[in-house]
Amino acid sequence: MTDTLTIALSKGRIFDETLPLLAAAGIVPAEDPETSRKLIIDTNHPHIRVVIVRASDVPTYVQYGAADFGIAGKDVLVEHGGSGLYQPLDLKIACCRMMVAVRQGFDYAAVSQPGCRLRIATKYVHTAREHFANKGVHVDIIKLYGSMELAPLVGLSDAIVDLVSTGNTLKANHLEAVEHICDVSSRLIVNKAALKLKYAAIQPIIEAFAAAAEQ
Ligand code: PRT
Ligand code: MG
Repeated sequence: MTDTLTIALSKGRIFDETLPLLAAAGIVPAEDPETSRKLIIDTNHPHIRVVIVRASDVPTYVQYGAADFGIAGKDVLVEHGGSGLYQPLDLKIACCRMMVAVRQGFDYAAVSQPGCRLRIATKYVHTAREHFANKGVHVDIIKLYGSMELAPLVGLSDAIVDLVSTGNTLKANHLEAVEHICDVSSRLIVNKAALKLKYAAIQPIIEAFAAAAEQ
């Protein structure tokens, strides 16, 4: 019997940058989630399908085995915690940097000394908490779900912790990056039980992804 495989992906940059990796494994989705409204997308393989979920939900689908594997940013994996997930590969796609940013001209150095207290708005609560704990800076974290760049402009926070790629979003909002927390790229994540039970189907895909990611 052939195992059915379900792959969890988010639409947008992860889907787009995963297409060449899937192609290297001989997998071609039948539709583009950007134009199709379907959440379950067939592929050229009768036993392989792609499910389209929110980027931050990819680890959850894989953790519970609703998807056998998926692709998620390190930012998302740190917040999720990684429980139930095997993370065999850094695919080096959707690369960006996790940064602290403030209003241009704001004296961040002066207010981020050990013992100081800062208000931080972010979607990345765990990442932010750990970063400032390591610096010995006390933080009040305000959890947001998007448009973090607005928070320092309207006095909601002193600083934000957010992903930066080109830097254009910060610049357009008169913000500047003042601290690099970590580099972020996307990882292949595999359900631990599925890896054992469907090893024959999953292992060749991991190998094809690894070879493609090395290029
Ligand atoms: O958009 P949605 O709320 O559904 O979820 P999401 O933002 O988590 O998903 P998506 O598809 O936008 O991002 C998926 C993954 O791509 C993230 O988890 C990251 O690992 C990775 N990635 C790479 C990025 C960026 N680059 C990036 N630039 N994710 C988000 N951004 C945002 C950033 O938050 C900021 O608002 O883009 C803006 C900054 O971009 P620049 O180019 O102006 O610096
Ligand atoms: Mg987004």
